[in-house]
Amino acid sequence: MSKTFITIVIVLVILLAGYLIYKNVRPAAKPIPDQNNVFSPTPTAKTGEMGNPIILDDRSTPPDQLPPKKILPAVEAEIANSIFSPAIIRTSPDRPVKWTNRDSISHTIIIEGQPPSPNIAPGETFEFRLTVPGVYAYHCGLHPTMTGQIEIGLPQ
Ligand SMILES: [Cu+2]
Repeated sequence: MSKTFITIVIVLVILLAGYLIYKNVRPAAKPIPDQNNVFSPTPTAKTGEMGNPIILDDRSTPPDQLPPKKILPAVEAEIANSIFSPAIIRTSPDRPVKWTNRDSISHTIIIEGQPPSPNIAPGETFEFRLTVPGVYAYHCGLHPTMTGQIEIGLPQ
């Protein structure tokens, strides 16, 4: 065998050994658990017909619909003399609104695009948090002339 051939073989062996050592030493990429992550660490997938996976939990939720990390105390509002007060409530996705019914009759809160509140009896409260910035009209389901507005800004 020629010296050149032996040299080439030795160089190749050293390169292969170096590659294998590098591959074993390098730590494998591992996801860092995020305690504030509301999603499960791995998407839950179920196999449907024809073997196509059905993704039950994707992560395509727009950032403005992600729940805020910390919920602040509610903004206080009240219902008195069949009037919502203040007329315009300004808050943010991390701050709910809490209505107290100071009347002697029940009321409800119906916010556009949201599930209606139960009946709020005299002296009771109802708390609700809107998670998407925007302007929302609301009214009382029992007395439709009672109206109000909620303005949701960006998280504080
Ligand atoms: Cu009412």
